[in-house]
Amino acid sequence: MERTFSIVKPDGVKKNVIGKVIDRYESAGFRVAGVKMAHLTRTQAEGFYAVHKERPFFGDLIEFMISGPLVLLLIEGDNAIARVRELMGATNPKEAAPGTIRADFAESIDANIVHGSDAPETAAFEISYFFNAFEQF
Ligand code: FUP
Repeated sequence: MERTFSIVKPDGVKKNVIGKVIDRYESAGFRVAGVKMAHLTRTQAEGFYAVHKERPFFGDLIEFMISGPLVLLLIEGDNAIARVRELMGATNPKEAAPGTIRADFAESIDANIVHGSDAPETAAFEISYFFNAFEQF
């Protein structure tokens, strides 16, 4: 069993596809081990995306992530980190494989519906950044 962290980003909440995204994970055999809605502060978003702070898109990324509420997800299952990223599809929805979450729901590389941890170290950091011990089931 492995745990990963995912977000239904503000564009996903605005498009009413929270349930559809969670269904992709549950239908693939994963279990929701934690879920909550939040509207991130700038400081929270900047801390979460600290690895990207030198990138040219950082400012726009932060504005987007604080533009509305989002849904924080703790997802558990076999090989969850890699398989959730397969279900999400490529960062740029135009390059995402047919049938993936981003191919089906996302508009653009900056508004791309979902986040998913990319490695065990980032998953551990991201889970603990948003879920305390009493919020993990
Ligand atoms: P991913 O792991 O697929 O979410 O992608 P990255 O960690 O590389 O990027 C994090 C977020 O930065 C993306 F979800 C959207 C944003 N981004 C851009 O806006 N432009 C880019 O060129 C790359 C990423």
